[in-house]
Amino acid sequence: MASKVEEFGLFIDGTWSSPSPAKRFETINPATREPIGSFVAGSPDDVRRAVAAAATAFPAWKAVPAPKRGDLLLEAARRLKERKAEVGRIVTREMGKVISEGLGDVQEAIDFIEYMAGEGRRLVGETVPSELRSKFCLTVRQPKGVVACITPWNFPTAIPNWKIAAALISGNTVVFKPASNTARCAVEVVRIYEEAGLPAGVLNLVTGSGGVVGNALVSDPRVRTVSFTGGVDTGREVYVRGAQSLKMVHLELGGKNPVILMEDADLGLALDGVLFGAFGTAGQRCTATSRLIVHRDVYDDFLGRLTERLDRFPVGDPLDPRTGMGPVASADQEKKILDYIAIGKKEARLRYGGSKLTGGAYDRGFFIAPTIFETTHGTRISKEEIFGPVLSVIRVGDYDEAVRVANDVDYGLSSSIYTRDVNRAFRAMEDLEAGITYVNAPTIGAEVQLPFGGVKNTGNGGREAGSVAIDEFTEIKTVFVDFSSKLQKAQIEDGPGE
Ligand code: UN1
Repeated sequence: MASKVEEFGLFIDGTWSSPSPAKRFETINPATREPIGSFVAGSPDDVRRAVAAAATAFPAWKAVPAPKRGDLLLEAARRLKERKAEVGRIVTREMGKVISEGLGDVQEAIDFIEYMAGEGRRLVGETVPSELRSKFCLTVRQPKGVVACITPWNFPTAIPNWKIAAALISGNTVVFKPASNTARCAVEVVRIYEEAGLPAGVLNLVTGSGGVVGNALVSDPRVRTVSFTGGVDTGREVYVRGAQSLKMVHLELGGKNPVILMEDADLGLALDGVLFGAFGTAGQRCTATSRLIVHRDVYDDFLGRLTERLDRFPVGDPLDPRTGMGPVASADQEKKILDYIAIGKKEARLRYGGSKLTGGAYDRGFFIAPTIFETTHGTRISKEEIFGPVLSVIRVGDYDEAVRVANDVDYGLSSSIYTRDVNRAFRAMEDLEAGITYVNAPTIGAEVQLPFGGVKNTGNGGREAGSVAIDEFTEIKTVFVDFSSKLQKAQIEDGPGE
């Protein structure tokens, strides 16, 4: 008999428990299909209990001075640092990204928690002059209340922490609903806060499906803010549902991120960048390089070098430090990506890869060859988000055409240009319709102290990370203090008798 899979409960009001009877689901290692853990498929009732716990815990958490909340965050970060190697392995085993990236995922979580801990000593407002004498005007930030953090599987420790740490430092309480296929990672995220001594009810975990747990959370009128990262279709549903109770809904959705390669670029540098941008995390980043827009003068040379490098790019066991790319994250991912590859084969020229990898250890997991299509702008693979190791290469004649192509998609998250011409680099900074532009670096690799988010269908205007992360989780209160001891009227001229 197979050994029993480790079971995990929900974390509500400071306690791990499983409702009985509980429906359960399992997560698996996408490299081997071995089970990783068994989790509760939460019910609407579980969500109600979690939201109630968060609502009850809110007044006391709000009253904790923000620098003290920061101390708690620092302690959580310290614990995660101590366990980085172990948690990085859990990320790789459950999600499939190579171990250096599994560790990077955890490092990004640590970086952000530490950064937000410092925010406990800022949470800045404004002081501005009044139009009247003896009157003082300022703004303060206040927490919103209960927030829901609904997170994806591709950065299973970093992205939850982008949301949770920012929500907590601002004084909110949280119900966390992670992607189902990385529920084990979510348990680790919650544990570090639990071990750091977060009061009961301040952070609650409800695992389960988006259709049940996610919907119940987004519909609950006690939840004031929803922070969601995921696909566009789900994001739109979350937005509409949240609107019913006039919630603030923060969305971070897809991308179709271009690297523009100009004829004067350092091609060796660009080669490393494109490989990492397109095939790092098996292309499963919102910021992944999914389009390479190349000047015709360097097109053949660059593509030749790129495919040569791919011949020496090992795909396989993500725990082996020599591996360049692991499996894709799930059977669903594999199907979706292979469907796009089939579409690509009809509408474009397959230049490299283009199939599921089979034989030996590949047969146990979800492995897809790094894939390159040569295509013209306008095909489905050149415009739709694939979220896999599939790169569309498009030949252009000059900078203007490159920018036109780069901008002519529904998304606008990340973008990049490789050029040695400083004027052109600065022009690109202005011209590219995206929330992030890199110069001489690939589209991935954002740092936590800067805002992260995008334009067009990538979101609805908000940004995560950076100091602006707290905008999502705070209400601004405007305060007027009149110390003139008389009624002063703004905007109104002194009338007769005054
Ligand atoms: C994502 O793909 O959703 O910039 C997040 C990067 C990472 C974060 C990506 N730091 O690629």
